[in-house]
Amino acid sequence: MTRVLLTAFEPFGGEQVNPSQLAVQRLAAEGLDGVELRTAFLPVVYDTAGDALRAAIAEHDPDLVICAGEAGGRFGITPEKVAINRNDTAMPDNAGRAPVDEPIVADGPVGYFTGLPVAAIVEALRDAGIPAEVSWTAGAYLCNNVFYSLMHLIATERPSVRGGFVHVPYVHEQVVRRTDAKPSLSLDEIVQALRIAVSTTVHATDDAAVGAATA
Ligand code: PCA
Repeated sequence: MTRVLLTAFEPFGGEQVNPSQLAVQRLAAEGLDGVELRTAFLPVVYDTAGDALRAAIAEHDPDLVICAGEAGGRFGITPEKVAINRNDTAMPDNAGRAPVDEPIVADGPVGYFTGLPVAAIVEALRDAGIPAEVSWTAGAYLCNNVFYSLMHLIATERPSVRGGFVHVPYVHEQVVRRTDAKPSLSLDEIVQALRIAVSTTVHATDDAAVGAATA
């Protein structure tokens, strides 16, 4: 059975919850059909998040790693296409650090493409009635940092592992008291989206075949 490591982040940016954390906690409790599910929760801290991911991969020895995080303000689920070798933020991380134009891995490649079939995932999400779009930037905050760290680890040490990153929007409870309009999904939808991301990845082998159809 495919062993899947799903990761999520702690809350950040003044939020009380992180929808990725709520969804992965729910999946950890409910399980995922047809796969052996492991989970890990990562700090929103540049200096430790990559090491926490590495430790979780060493502990669980997964075949597939999908890291999830919050992208507040996006309207749907956004599987990420590419990770870049940069930390850059105006908003300090949860340890108070705000690096600018800093490499994640000195002398590492500029970027990595995801190992996930992102177009097929988007198509499957839309078929299930969940808004989704391929994203071409995971930003340069902690989600990109963990995504790049994952892809670099796979490229340099664990070539048999598939991996990638999926951003999720706000969950309803984060926006009900806001007066500025921000899109959100229900927790059930976000949980279902991660189920679909895993099952599509486990069953799809060729993303190119569906890429053009969703462009
Ligand atoms: N989202 C942030 C970091 C943690 C999270 O859940 C991001 O998009 O970088």
